[in-house]
Amino acid sequence: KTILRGATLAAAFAATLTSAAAQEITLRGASMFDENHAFTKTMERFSELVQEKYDGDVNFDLRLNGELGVEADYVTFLQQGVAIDFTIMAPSNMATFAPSIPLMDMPFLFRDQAHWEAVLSSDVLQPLEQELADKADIMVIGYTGGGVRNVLANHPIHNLNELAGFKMRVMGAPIQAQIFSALTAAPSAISYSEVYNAIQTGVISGFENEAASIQNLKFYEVAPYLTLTRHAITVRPIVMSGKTFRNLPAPLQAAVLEAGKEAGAYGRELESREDAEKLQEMADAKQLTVLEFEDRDKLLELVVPVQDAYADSLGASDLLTSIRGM
Ligand code: MAV
Repeated sequence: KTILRGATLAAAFAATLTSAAAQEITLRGASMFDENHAFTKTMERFSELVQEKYDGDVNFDLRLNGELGVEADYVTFLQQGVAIDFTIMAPSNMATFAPSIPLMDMPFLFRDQAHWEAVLSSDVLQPLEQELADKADIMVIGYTGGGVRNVLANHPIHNLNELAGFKMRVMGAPIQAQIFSALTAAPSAISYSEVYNAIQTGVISGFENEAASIQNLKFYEVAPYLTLTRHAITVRPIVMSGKTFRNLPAPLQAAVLEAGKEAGAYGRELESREDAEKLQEMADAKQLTVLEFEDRDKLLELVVPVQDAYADSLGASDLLTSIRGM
């Protein structure tokens, strides 16, 4: 009897422990940057919003400064449902899992800021999100971004002639290399974590990036010439592992979805406002020499057929037409 009672008590105690543990939810996020970067601030805002909207207990564990690697690592983690629960990520770093997702951040997709904002606040990108959910089990819960990508080099580039043969790093999605090849540059897909060294050692002469990240990771130290090609306005989904999401209680799921949207809007306003300011700060500090690009209209002509062929190969020509028509 005593033994039985002991066993029952032990079982009850174990059950209490388990249910206490089950209520203790911690969501881990990852950023390649420090606390000053718009992505980090947006993930912090997301955490605050979830906590405001959810009655239960939820903790956040945000790992900064690339402690958990770069986006190419994060996408694998999210897909497998290990190490992290959410992050902010370039669509072009998710290409291995969902071939059409990079369409939403291909260069020259948006005419201007207003076009970009119109697309991101609509649901036109839904078919691309669906493919990511189906093939990678990764959910888009919001959209941030808003940085303008420009060419960054270890020597001045003013025009198309000088861009010819430019050995540059691009993100892993094939469409990125196709577009910069069409501009006659010599792109290669290199991990973001290798870019600084690759420029320093002369493996490449530069790459392309937006002000927030150039400043945060001090890329100007090795590539002090920025050419205003303005070839992309960034689209950066806030993403969560489907495996994480399905394990959350329904009210927390609802809070996550609302917070993702709101944090996205916060991040878009923040990064697009700070973009020009940060360029100016780097120019004023003589970290960067900012150069106009003479042939921007010609770039567009070279790129449109590449965009069309890519969309066609994905069966996404109608989607591309809809985006362009917004
Ligand atoms: C910038 O740091 C961000 O846009 C980030 O999302 C990208 O992954 C990165 O550039 C990159 O070029 O890989």
